[in-house]
Amino acid sequence: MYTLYTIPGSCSSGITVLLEKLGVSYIPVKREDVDDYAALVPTNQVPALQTPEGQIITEGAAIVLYLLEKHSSSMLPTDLAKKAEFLRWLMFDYATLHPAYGRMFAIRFRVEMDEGERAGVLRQLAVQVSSLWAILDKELDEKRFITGDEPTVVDYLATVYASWVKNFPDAGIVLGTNVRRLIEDVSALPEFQAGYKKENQEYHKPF
Ligand SMILES: N[C@@H](CCC(=O)N[C@@H](CS)C(=O)NCC(=O)O)C(=O)O
Repeated sequence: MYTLYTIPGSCSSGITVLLEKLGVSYIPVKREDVDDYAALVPTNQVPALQTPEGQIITEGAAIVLYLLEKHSSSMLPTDLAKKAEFLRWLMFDYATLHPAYGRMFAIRFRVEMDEGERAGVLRQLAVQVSSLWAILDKELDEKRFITGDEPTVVDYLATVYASWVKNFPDAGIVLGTNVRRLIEDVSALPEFQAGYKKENQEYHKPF
């Protein structure tokens, strides 16, 4: 049995959805319900995964790669060129799109500043986030999902991130038509719905 440490609706939900797809046993535990979470996970962030053997794995990308390999998932291609393409988009999610939102979260919730100035900085940061969505939108011109014909964890994560528009309603984050189609398709997947249900969460579509 795995234990997944979560903040429901955050990036950890991408892992919840993946665990549902893999059909493995797990329990989600909210970070707030752990007495001294920082003792378990030094960054104090989610996701963190405790394996049935007791190992704690942190960093979302490491958790994804561990799970895909451990459960021999076809999401992780064996062909090297296809694998590189999959990793490219996985890292685009984790190392590019997610941190771009991270900067917005920091300005919204962590920095003391004048409210007018805050709104202005959020609008500037939203321009960068929108330009990243535009890259995905172009990629989806001729593909149903980000890495091809089948949905993968890369799509789950993008769909989770897209819901964060609700935290920045006035910043002007723009999602293109293909991205909106992706969000419709991915949020309707049984594993996606099961993952959110497991955390008693409703998915907030960004449009
Ligand atoms: N590099 C980390 C980033 C994780 C991260 O930013 N987690 C956010 C949720 S999406 C978090 O725990 N936020 C709460 C906090 O920082 O206190 C990863 O990819 O796992």
